[in-house]
Amino acid sequence: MRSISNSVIMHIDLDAFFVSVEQALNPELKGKPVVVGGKPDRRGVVASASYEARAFGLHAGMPLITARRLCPQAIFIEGSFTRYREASQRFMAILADFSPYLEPVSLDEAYLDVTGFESIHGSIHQMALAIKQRIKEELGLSASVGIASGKVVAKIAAELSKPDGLLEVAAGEERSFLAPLPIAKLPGIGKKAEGILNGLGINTIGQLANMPLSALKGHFGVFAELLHRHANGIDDRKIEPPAAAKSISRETTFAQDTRDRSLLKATLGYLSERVGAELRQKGRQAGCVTLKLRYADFSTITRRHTLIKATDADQTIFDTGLKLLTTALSLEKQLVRLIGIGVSNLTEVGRQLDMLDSSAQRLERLNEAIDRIRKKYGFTAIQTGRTLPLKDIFPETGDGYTLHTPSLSR
Ligand code: DCP
Ligand code: CA
Repeated sequence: MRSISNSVIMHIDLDAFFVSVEQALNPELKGKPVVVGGKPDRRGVVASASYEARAFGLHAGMPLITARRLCPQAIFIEGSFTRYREASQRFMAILADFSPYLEPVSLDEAYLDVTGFESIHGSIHQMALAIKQRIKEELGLSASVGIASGKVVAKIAAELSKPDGLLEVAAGEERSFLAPLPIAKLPGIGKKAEGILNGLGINTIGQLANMPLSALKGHFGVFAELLHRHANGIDDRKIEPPAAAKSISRETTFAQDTRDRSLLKATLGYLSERVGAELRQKGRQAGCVTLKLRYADFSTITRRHTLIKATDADQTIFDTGLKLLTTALSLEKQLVRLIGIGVSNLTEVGRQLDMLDSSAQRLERLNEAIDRIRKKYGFTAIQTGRTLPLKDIFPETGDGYTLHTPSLSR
């Protein structure tokens, strides 16, 4: 059976992702059995194992204690999610340079629709090589790529090609490519489904493909049809770019609960600027501002205000947040543990300036200038009056103040 689709789909998956990020940062770890997941004297499991460690039977999900028993010479490291998130963003940005039809699946895995892109790169194969090369040069990571007419075959091809692989399944070859593989390779077949199918004498994807659909329905219900199609190498699921964010927010927990007005105000100012910067970077305006407060007893409130006119100006976000804060503090006498500010009802910026309102224009120009300078010199290069009180309290990096929540290091 030939796939009816003429699409060309690429699946790209980074090899031993967490471990490889650590190896790129610390070349001494290269070529060695390395495990990210923590020290083996702690309870916990392997998150990622280098291919050298996998040779000893180590794999993700294995208890660290077992991993150490199987491979005592392995180097165990804690890892840092911030580093993986950053590597992931840079990985996705590289992919987006090649095709706008990008669907991130997880931190280190994505689909690209590359239908019709052959002419740009000579061939899709050349395009895949160029993607792999950029990932290696810019991130020091190796990626495996599968190319096929649909997602399911592309994903399995990438997995079979690991590590540092590239495997292309020609249109029309999907079914014969899948046929000899064990059913567990088919995404969606977990341990339970595998057990049921093995019980029926079905061990390979080819055997599954040959099963009458009616027989499958008895066991898998509504899921049967999709399973049957996938086993036959037919998959016309589209690439789905991620939905645009519906809201943007920043929050932080104070080192000590506080009612200090100037600290609350300055923190709110700083958070408002970070929210505003992201809004403008995304080319959006917000119609609603929400303040979040958590009090000493952990009770949490949110208060929202709908704006008359959508905005992306720090000052408007801050002013609105400050009014909400003032009202909230007048009604509640507890100390504040956490403060956050968010915006929602986001719309694309139409760049429609209100010609009558020169103060709105001035604010807009000011924010643009601030963003440009910060992009060049770091977030704290410009201190606006409203955040200055933070200067003595928090350590400063080029990229902003180090407050207490990871979301603020962005
Ligand atoms: N991960 C995790 N816990 C798991 C599985 C994965 O924390 N049980 C994290 C660590 C991995 C990352 O997700 O590095 C990506 O998962 P993959 O399944 O893609 O595994 P790797 O990238 O580590 O290896 P591979 O080369 O097989 O893709
Ligand atoms: Ca991976």
